[in-house]
Amino acid sequence: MSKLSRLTALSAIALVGIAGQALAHAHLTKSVPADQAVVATSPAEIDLHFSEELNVKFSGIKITGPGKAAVKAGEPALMDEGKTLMVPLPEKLEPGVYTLEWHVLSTDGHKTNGTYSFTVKP
Ligand SMILES: [Cu+2]
Repeated sequence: MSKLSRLTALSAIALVGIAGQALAHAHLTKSVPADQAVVATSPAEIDLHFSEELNVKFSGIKITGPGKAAVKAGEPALMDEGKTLMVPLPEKLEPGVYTLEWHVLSTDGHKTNGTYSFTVKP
């Protein structure tokens, strides 16, 4: 294979890879509470809506509250034909800023993750 055709082949593979990721990965499309939201009362649950169906066994969240304290979260469950991850919050959230880290595995076998924060108003 010439140097040029090898380069072309590599570029083609890279392009297919990028296109495949963009199409198939589970992207966070909506969350409740939303990113940067200020809520008046402690949410009873977290809802994360994704673009793809999820595998709940390998999906979850971690919430950190004021003073970097870990927030107790319940067992994640799927809703909305498997595209929404619902996590109950058994304990009331005190006022402050909360950081939510999520990680999901979509049924196509791809992992995605992200972080966002919301505030519980005093
Ligand atoms: Cu994917």
